Amino acid sequence: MVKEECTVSENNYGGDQIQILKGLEAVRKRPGMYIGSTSSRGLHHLVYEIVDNAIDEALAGFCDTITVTINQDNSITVVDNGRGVPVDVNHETGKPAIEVVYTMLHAGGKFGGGGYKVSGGLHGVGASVVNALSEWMEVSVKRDGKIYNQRYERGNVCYPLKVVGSCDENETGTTVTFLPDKDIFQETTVFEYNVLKSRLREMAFLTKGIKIVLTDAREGIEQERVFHYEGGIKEFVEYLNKSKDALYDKIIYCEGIKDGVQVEVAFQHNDGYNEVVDSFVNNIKTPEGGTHLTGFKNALTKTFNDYAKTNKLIKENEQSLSGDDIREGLTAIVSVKIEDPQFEGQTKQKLGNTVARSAVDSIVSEQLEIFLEQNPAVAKVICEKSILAQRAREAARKARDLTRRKTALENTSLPGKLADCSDRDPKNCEIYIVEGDSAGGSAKTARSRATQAILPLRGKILNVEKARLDRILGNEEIKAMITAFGTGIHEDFDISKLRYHKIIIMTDADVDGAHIATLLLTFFYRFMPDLIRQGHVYLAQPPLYKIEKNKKVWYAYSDEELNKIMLEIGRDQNNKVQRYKGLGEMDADQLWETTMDPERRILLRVNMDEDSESEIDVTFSTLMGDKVEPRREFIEANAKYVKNLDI
Ligand code: 1YM
Repeated sequence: MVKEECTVSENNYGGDQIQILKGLEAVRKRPGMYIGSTSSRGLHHLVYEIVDNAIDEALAGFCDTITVTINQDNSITVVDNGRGVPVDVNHETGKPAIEVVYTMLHAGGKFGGGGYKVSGGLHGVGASVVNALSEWMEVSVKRDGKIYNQRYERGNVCYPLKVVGSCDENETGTTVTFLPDKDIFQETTVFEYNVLKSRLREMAFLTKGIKIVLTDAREGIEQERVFHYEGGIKEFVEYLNKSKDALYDKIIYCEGIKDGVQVEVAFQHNDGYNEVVDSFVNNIKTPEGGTHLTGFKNALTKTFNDYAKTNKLIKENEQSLSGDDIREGLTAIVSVKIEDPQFEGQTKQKLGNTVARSAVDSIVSEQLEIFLEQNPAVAKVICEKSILAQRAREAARKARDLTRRKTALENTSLPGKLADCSDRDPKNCEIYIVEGDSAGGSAKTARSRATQAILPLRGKILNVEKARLDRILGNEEIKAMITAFGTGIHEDFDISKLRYHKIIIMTDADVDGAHIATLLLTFFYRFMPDLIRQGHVYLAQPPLYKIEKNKKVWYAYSDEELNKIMLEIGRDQNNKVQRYKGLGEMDADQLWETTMDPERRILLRVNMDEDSESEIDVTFSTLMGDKVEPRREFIEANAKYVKNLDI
């Protein structure tokens, strides 16, 4: 039996109530099965589960505003102005529908009243799971001129649904407040405004017309954002392209319903070289794509090739444009809604329903063909860009073949500047990418030869955000990194060939050093994102100050630390404080002691939150791209976060 966590009054629990409680007990026992994990990610998913129900109400046409508030005590309140969760007694269970929704496992899926539930969080398990994993939850519903309320603690009903007040007849909606259970979310129960912000913005883009208001009401950090996009995913594409120069003004948009699949696609090319195509099923991102994405890509390749041939932009006997050529500089959103999505692949994030492929393919092919006929100028710039991409790709292929052949012929074609380590087990090995030859020299002397390799880089590396593949692959510094890592890049990337499990960026602790680190991260993010995803990339933290007193030495890694040390040792004339301007000022011993000795050094691991990858793309293109205005805005808005090195 389940322990009663709260006072239960006026209740006559029958057998099925016990059943219900047992159901939620299973959720508490193995929370990971229901929300993926109990890390910060799982914590934030609780919010999305509740918001999803409100989004469903919006998709059904009854709700246009959702507010999400992070309260002082880190509880969350979600309010919508829909019909309100039904309160009438359900015949099967003898309980109000609302109680069933919040206390019965898998009360998701089809909810009476026709229509189907399309949105849904990671596992689409719904409100009862959030309830089970909350210390307490309170639900209020305005319906039929009354205000109803019920409270739960760790999934247990505290009192039967009661009427607590009255309201205007036409005032309706649902309010849910919950406090995540610290016993379950042991890592953290603190919500991050920025994490909620990017997901709620995404939800607002995907549900055109909905207004989502996010408020942080915690002391000292009060802030609020409103997300409301009448243009839906068209505005999403505009947003993703805001720091880039679009190739044409329009956003190309196709929509329709076929074989029960609701399809929406929006895209626009920019003059850059990266492809950003995000796909969604029932408002959930599918990072690994699937049938809907394949359908879109097929339609794009076929329609542009047909157009280019018909209009003599490429000759009949010339090579067709490849999908990659047409998608160079493409920013696109593919969103489908489907009743029974099947997810495949290792992480179950890839859509499998074949019906989605044909639906997207035929809707996009049909509407894109018409669009190109009506907008020949747009069609022409896209085709011309694709033809240029084709030529560059051909040149890059030749360059790559050359490097590939080289590795095949001479196994030891490691870059000359690399001082490799002797251990051959990648798990034990690390590589320091060091700014400048002089620091590289010290690092070579200082290192532990068995496990630490050093690759010095000369000056600034190429900004991959502004260069085409052939130039990038021709760059010496980049070539050196690719061969040293052993993984290859892009579609050739193979993590199992990684020669060092720690890739450590070591640059001066100044603006130039930060710039070089950013250039390197941009390169990794665009060409080997799995290195970051799987946590292989680190930033070394050289000290900012050396303090000497009576032959004793301290190092400080921040101004605060310097102050602390000075307080401890007392300020006097014998103190010698040296501000390190660069790694080059340290001798090999100092470099080892402060920055390279695994026992003493500080490393920052670079993270990438899967839930906000499109956000990361915007960040990189804003920081590293050509446009000045968005960059200035970004820096002004984020200046206080410079110390947060997560990307
Ligand atoms: C802040 C969270 O859950 N809103 C919400 C939920 C429901 C309805 C309206 C609703 C649905 C239907 C009919 C229907 C839910 N109802 C159910 C169930 N906001 C939030 N707003 N009337 C109202 O689907 O037919 C589950 S969710 F099952 F009771 F109908």
